[in-house]
Amino acid sequence: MVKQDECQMGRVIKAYNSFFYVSTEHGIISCKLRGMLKAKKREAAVVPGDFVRLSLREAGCGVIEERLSRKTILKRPAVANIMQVVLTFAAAEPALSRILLDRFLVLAEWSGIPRIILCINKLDLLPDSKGFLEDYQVLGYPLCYVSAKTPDTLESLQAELAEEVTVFAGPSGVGKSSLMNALLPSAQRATGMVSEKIKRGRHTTRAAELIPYQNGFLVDTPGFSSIAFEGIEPSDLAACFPEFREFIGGCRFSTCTHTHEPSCRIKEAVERGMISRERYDSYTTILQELQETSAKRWRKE
Ligand SMILES: Nc1nc2c(ncn2[C@@H]2O[C@H](COP(=O)(O)OP(=O)(O)OP(=O)(O)O)[C@@H](O)[C@H]2O)c(=O)[nH]1
Ligand SMILES: [Mg+2]
Ligand SMILES: [Zn+2]
Repeated sequence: MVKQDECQMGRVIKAYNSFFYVSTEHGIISCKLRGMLKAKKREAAVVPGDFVRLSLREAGCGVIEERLSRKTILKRPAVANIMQVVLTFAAAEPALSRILLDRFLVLAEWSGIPRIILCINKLDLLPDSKGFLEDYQVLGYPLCYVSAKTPDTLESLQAELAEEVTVFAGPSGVGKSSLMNALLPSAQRATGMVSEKIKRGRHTTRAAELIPYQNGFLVDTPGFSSIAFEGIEPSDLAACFPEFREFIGGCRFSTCTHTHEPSCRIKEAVERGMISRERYDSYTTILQELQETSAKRWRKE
């Protein structure tokens, strides 16, 4: 028996209205926030994924006394301490876009998530797409080809998920919620037709929730039709491309943007075929956007 007012550690799996559902060794406890935590901006205070210290009140209820420091934080939807993300794309409907993939990769790398897995869904629509992204596997990203409609294709993905907290992220309509449904037949998530969604102009999946799966958790997120790179400085960008990293710091100018400067190690690596032209083009496209945003901010300040 757990005594009242005894302290417990746990992990927030869901926030709903002003309640937080915390997974502890004694099961799920529904908690309110201690007043001083409430005073902070809600997102800054406690979000799903956070580790917290709580005191127990009557059966099954408690108060969150303290949030422990975070290892990582994702915004939109807010979720903390994520160590693994499955970047999901579709082989078709919507068609696979490598530039969009690079944009998601930049966000995931910049967020500091240690393990980024690429997953191509809807293989049933385009079986020939196997092999499409092998060059990304060479960069070090594990790669799975699956179909939410054919459960025996899910094995390679399942093997990556045990014991981990994994976020499913990617564009709208690629089948993130469908994949979670296929993995977790007992916890059905809302899915929708691509065309319906566009008509309604909103997404099917909203707040983040950690759903228990094989001693770990899965987190569904809403797909974005466009990506905002808030907070990324132009000078942070090169390090978000893992194949650039060994060359960074070797350029003649320490402030090299790897675009127009002479004696640039990264441009040399592109010339020598050590960095793909396509990935370098993604870099320059995103860099330009970041430079425009930072120039705007500069003018405002
Ligand atoms: N043919 C085929 N269709 C799929 C597959 N997976 C999902 N779909 C369909 O694709 C549509 C979108 O699926 P969702 O699971 O809602 O996509 P989502 O990525 O969760 O979308 P958002 O929540 O808007 O980000 C639905 O009509 C699904 O039935 C698949 O493996 N094969
Ligand atoms: Mg969804
Ligand atoms: Zn350079």
